[in-house]
Amino acid sequence: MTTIFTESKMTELVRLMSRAKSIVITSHKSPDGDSMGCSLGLFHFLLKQGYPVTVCHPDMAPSFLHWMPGSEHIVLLESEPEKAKKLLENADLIFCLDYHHPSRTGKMEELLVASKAGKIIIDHHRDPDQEFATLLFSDITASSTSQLIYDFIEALDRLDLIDEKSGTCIYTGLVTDTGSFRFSATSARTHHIAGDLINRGIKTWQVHENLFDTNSLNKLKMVSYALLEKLVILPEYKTAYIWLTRKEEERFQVIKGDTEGLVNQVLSIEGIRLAGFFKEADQIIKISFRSKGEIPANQLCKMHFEGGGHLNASGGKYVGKIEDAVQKFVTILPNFVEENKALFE
Ligand SMILES: [Mn+2]
Repeated sequence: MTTIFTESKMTELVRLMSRAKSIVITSHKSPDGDSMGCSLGLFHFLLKQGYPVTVCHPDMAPSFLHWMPGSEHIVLLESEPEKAKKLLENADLIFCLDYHHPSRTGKMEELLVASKAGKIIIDHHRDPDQEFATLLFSDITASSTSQLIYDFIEALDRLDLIDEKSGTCIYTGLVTDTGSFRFSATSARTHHIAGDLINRGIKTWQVHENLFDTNSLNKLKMVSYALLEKLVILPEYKTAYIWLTRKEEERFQVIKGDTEGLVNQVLSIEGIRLAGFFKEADQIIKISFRSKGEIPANQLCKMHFEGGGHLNASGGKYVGKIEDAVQKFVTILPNFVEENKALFE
């Protein structure tokens, strides 16, 4: 197996880790299962060996991830700005996990850039920021950054230290970033790691229950409403989408994370190859796309909605009214489908 964790880089990293008096693990804003999984997986692994390590995230994860072991120890820049600032200022080593560029951390960016600490990027997004990283470990074929944390531990020859806590976190990242082992980035390696984690005692059924069987009634009602009243299907383009206003979200008392899986449900419709979701956020319209096969959902965001992401899962934004964001999408769609004609067959 070829690895991004080459001997020379690992020697350098081990040297930096052993000298560090304060190690801080960071990840992108709007945490997801993978950013939480890789952060906390690495956190437990380092803590077990006595490293002085803290996790510091820009903002809070959605509530369906709060059960993750160690989640309560994460310092949030959003709610504890002074504490977070001090941590980043005084850190000797900062792990930058699951993001390719410091701008993905929102308000944390300036603190990261100003920090004199060594910065270790471990990530699976395209075009990582070479200049920002002291050491860069980038593998865009990896299913998740959590998978890369497992690779990192293996490169250190310390898989024996993976326990229920770190293993559960890593497994959570694998499950969430692969859509439960469905997306095309799911490899034999991904399944191998999942199998090895099971051998090490993690309870996979509990992870799935925690992730998927804890819906609030309000959330289910919102999903029902969205599918019944707001779903638009464009059969000629094998595309479907939903858009929700803030008023509609308020009607169902939607909380952070509730609308997360909606776009995947839209994509699950038979014959649909591309799915979109639009919602009103602070000042902007947040947009997500999901696609089947090789349809480049990331290109769609990159070219038209100031975003990017993965081939099958991307995000972007639009400044203006939600109706105009939807209209823009409907206008550019025929061309996008034409350009990727074979992939829509
Ligand atoms: Mn990820």
